[in-house]
Amino acid sequence: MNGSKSPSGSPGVSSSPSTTARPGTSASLATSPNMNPRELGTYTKNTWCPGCGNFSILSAIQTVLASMHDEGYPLENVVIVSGIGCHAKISDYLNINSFYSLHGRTLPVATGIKLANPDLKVICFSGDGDSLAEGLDHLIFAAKRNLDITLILHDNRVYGLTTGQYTPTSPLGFKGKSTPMGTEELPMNPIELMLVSGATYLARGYTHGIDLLRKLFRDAIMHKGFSFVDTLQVCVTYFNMYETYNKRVYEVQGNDASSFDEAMKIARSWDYNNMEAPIPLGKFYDIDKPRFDQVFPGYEPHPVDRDAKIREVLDSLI
Ligand SMILES: Cc1ncc(C[n+]2csc(CCOP(=O)(O)OP(=O)(O)O)c2C)c(N)n1
Ligand code: SF4
Ligand SMILES: [Mg+2]
Repeated sequence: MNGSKSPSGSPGVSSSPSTTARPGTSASLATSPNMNPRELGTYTKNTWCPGCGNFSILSAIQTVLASMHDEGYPLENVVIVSGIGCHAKISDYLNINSFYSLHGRTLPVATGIKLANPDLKVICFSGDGDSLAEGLDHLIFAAKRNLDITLILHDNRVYGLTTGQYTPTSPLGFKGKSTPMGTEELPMNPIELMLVSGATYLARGYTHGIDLLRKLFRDAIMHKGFSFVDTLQVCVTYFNMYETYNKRVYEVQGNDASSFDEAMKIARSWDYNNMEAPIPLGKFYDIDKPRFDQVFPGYEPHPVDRDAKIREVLDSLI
C-alpha cells in the first residue's frame, strides 16, 4: 500500500499512518489508552453537504475503532475499503489503512484483502448505487460465501455524487435527474436479499440514531462472517427523508436473531416503498456458519514476521 490518501473519486490505496493524518496521532494508534475518536480523523477537506447523514457514519465508526484500540485491538490490522460515491470519501476522512476502490467493486477488493491476509478486519463502506446496482453480483456472492467482511451500506436511496438519479432502493415515483416523471420501478429490499443470499449478520441503523449505529457497527465488525448494516443515511440535498424517518423508525426489541423466519418477517415489515409502515431498526439476524475464508482451498494461516518483512521491503528500495 502506498502512503498517500487518494483524492476524492480516484481509485487507490493508502496506509495508516497517512500523509493527511493529524500530526502526532499515528504513532499512538496501537499504544496509548483511551484514544480520542477525533484522532482517527484527517486533515483532508470534508466536502459532504452540511446535514448529510455521512457525518454520523464517520463519527460512529471513529468511536467504534477508538474503543477497539482501547481494548487492545491493533488498528493497523483494520482495513477499510470504499467504492465510489459520496459515501466513499470516508476513506479520505479516516486515518486508517484504506483502499479507495472502483464504483461497484468494493467487495472484490475486500475479498482479495481478506483472503491474502485473513488476520485483517476488513470493513467496506459502500453506497446503495455502489453495492445494489453496479456491484450487486459481488454483494450476493460475498453473502453466499459468508466471507468474514463487514459491509456498511450508506443507503441514501439516491446516487448522491452524480447529483440525484434513482437507485434500487428509491421508492416508486421517485423524481430525479434520470426519472423526471418519477421512476416506474418498485424498490428492492436489501435486507431480504441478503438474508436469502446467505449473510449471517443483518441489521439496520439510521444516521439520526448514533448510539444504535455505534452498537450495530461494533457488533457487525466483531461478527465472524458476512455482516451487513443497512444504514438509512439521509442525503439532504437529493432525497431528504429526515422528517419521514424521524416519525417512523423504531428499534426492534426481544426478537430471536437466530431465526431466519423472524428475521424475514421483520425485514418484510417495511418494503422501502410503503410510506405509512413503521421502519424497524436494530439487529435482525445473527448466526454462525462456515466461512469462505476458512475453507478457501490452499488457505492456511501463516504468521508473518512483520519486522523482517518490512526490512525486506525497505532493503529492496535501497
Ligand atoms: C465504473 C463506474 N460506473 C459509474 C460511475 C459513475 N458513478 C460515480 S458515483 C455513482 C453513483 C454513486 O451512488 P451511490 O453508490 O449510491 O453513492 P452515494 O454518492 O449516494 O454515496 C456513479 C454511477 C463510475 N465512477 N464508475
Ligand atoms: S449529495 Fe447527498 S450524500 Fe452526497 S454529500 Fe451531499 S447530502 Fe451527502
Ligand atoms: Mg446512494
